[in-house]
Amino acid sequence: MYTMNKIAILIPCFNEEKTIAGVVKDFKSQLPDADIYVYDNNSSDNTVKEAMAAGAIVRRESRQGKGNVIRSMFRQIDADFYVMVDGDGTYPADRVHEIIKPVISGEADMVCGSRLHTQSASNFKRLNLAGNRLFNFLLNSLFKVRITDILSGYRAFTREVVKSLPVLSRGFEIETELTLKAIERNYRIVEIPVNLSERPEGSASKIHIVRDGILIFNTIFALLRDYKPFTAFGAAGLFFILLGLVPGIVMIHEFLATGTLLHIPSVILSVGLVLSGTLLVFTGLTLHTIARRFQELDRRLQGMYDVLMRISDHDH
Ligand SMILES: Nc1nc2c(ncn2[C@@H]2O[C@H](COP(=O)(O)OP(=O)(O)OP(=O)(O)O)[C@@H](O)[C@H]2O)c(=O)[nH]1
Ligand SMILES: [Mg+2]
Repeated sequence: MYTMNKIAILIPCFNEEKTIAGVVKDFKSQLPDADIYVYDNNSSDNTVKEAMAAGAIVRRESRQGKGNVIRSMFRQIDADFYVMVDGDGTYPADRVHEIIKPVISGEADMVCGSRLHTQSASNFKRLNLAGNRLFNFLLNSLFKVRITDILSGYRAFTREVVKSLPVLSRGFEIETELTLKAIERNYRIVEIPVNLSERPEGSASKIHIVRDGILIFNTIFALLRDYKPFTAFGAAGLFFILLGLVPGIVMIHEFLATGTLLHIPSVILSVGLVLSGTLLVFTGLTLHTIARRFQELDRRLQGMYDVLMRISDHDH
């Protein structure tokens, strides 16, 4: 089955001279027929030389950032199935068969190697672990899904996902976006437990905890606004309305007791808050309807993609 289908291994790289050759060789020995692509992003070290010597197809991307690189890979590389993995040697190459199996057998559209699965024994830095847990919790509760590792960099995709999922991220928020957009488009996601190992001595992380943490946080909220507007605007609206009811109820009470409104500023505050809240709720409702219609359009496009694929399969 493996030989009939073209598999592409995608490795985004930025200054990974210490590890890249090992990663390329490991994947080559696991999947000898796969094409291994290393996209270098202005590395100032020997990443390109090392990757080429190890037998990878090396291309360069000038726009800095993991997201920019993944987007270029998705656009430029043709294959039936895709595996994406980091160049830092922290993900186990020997699990690639399990990672790719569900997409090849048609059980899944995207497979994520989960570093936080109950069956994984990952070697996380403490701060990274806390960040990952926080984002998983946030996403699972806001989007009502159950994913154990939204930020995993070890994934497999079908051609359909790679060619039709519209991703916009430029940096490390790419994984969040991939997970959420796949969920929103009803793609089937399967998680396979993997163990994350540590970067070797002397190889530097490209993640900036604060900067990239804020970026991922923003991405989650931007996607909530775009895909679940009623949840986002409705919750904010409800908060304003409840806040406005506090002085409101006191004022009504006062009016009933005395027959006059003694604290006009409080009345204005209450009315202002309740009106703003109502406005937010209605904004949410309007956007919800628009989002729904676009979802329908998306489904129809997916249907058309399926038909086109069938026609092109037929032609071959
Ligand atoms: N092409 C390209 N690759 C990048 C860039 N930033 C990071 N990467 C690659 O993306 C992968 C993940 O980056 P890492 O620094 O390992 O991030 P991480 O896995 O979240 O964190 P650590 O493993 O703890 O360092 C590695 O292969 C990096 O080389 C970039 O700007 N351009
Ligand atoms: Mg890493």
